[in-house]
Amino acid sequence: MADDAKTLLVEAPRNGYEVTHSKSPVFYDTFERKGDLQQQTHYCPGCGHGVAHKLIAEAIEELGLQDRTIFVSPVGCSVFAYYYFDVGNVQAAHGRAPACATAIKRTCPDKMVISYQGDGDLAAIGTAEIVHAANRGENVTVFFVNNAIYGMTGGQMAPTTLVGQKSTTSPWGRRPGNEGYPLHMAELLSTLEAPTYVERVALCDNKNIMKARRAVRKALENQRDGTGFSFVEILSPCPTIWGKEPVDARRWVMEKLVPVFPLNVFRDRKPEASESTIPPQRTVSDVLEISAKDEAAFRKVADHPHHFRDYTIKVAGFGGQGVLLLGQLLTEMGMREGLDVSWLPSYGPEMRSGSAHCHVCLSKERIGSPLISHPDVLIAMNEISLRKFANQVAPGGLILYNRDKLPADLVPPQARVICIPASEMADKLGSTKVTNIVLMGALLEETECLLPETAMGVIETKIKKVELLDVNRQALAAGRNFIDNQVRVGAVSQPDGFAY
Ligand SMILES: Cc1ncc(C[n+]2csc(CCOP(=O)(O)OP(=O)(O)O)c2C)c(N)n1
Ligand code: SF4
Repeated sequence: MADDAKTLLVEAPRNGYEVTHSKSPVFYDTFERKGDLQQQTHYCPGCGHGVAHKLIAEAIEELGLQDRTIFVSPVGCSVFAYYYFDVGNVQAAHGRAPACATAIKRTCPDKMVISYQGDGDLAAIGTAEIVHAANRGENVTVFFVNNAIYGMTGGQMAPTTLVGQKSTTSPWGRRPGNEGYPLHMAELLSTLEAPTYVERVALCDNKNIMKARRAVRKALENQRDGTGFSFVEILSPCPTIWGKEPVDARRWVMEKLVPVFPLNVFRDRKPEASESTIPPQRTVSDVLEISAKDEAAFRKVADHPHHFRDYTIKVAGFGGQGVLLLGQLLTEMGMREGLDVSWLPSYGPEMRSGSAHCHVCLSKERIGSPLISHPDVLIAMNEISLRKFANQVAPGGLILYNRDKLPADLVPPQARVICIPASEMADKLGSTKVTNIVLMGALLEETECLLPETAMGVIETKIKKVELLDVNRQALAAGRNFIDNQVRVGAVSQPDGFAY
């Protein structure tokens, strides 16, 4: 039905009319969100968003970029842009579109990334994001629809509201003494070094819409050619909130907005070559400050096939228990064994004795995110952490709990649990501080995720005092022996597979 309608429009002109303009194929055939009116957008009659959408869709089509475009929708009246554009779509939280666009472009540099925002979104809650994206010269295209008001939420004052303009939050008209002056985003961004292209256009008459068309196209061409950050501010009618007929609203753009926001190309320059955002590659020995010879030796020792593609570990406990340090040690071991690694700490202001945890990823591939939702292993160094994180462990995963038994009232988690009194064992060795190393030994012995030899190599580079080194060596061995003697032998294993 929808296809037929489209074909009719394009191929079968009726009543002597020739079709010169039809819906761009960059739009979906039907807009599913609308139950009954699936050929229409949700925008009010005369709204500038609809025109801006058309200009963008047509430019994408003409440049042949549909298959590699990702559109970042904002919050505001254009929040549903993803119902219209038949491209990759992401919807960002209020104000964050340029930050999302940055992340998408950096992870998928061959994609065309469009960030689209209104003035409340971009110039109020999102001021920081747009300024920094522009200042970094991100190779993305930003379309900024300035209608001088918050449209979606019913007409609150925006940073671009004119002096004297009434809004629900400036009922007497904007007064600079109280609400400040309108923000000129195009001018503001063009004071920065990095942007390639900054232009302000207006959707006020056909001539200016054609100018806007060229600006939209140019901003996309810039990104396609890798020249850097492009920003097009589009002065746009909002007949509904302004309380005007569509034609009058267009006239108001020309008569009231343009004098305050002059139309201009504020920046148009092509940098020689856009600098790469890929960080300089450093060798493992350089990062870890170990000699290349040592590194080669570790790699040789570690030249065993890791049994995983990704392995994720969460270490949790009190600050001061060596929670974060254990994570760092595991991460460094992973590096020495030639893996990609990440370490993400999380702790409150009361790091000493407050709760702390960290996420460790070991991977044979680049790591997408250092955040772990469902770790393969949880090392719970206290009861609070066990209760808090036990149910997050991935099915078939493992919990190492720093006590000799689980709390009686704990619902057994869906993971194998090994209770190991690591703190007591460390005490017996002469230092509670090596509790984390006892647990590390148990982890390595039980999971074989990394080699004990690598662990000792890392510990030796960290600890210079001979006595301390010795305690650490004993702690590592104690953790490993516990697994071998107490768990593997089965002395404390429960029939249901849980080891207490
Ligand atoms: C974090 C957050 N704060 C506030 C809101 C409420 N909100 C939704 S749209 C909007 C204003 C949008 O105005 P603008 O960006 O100018 O877009 P327009 O609707 O005019 O196109 C606000 C404040 C929200 N959704 N999220
Ligand atoms: S309220 Fe204004 S900005 Fe929102 S859809 Fe209607 S005319 Fe467009």
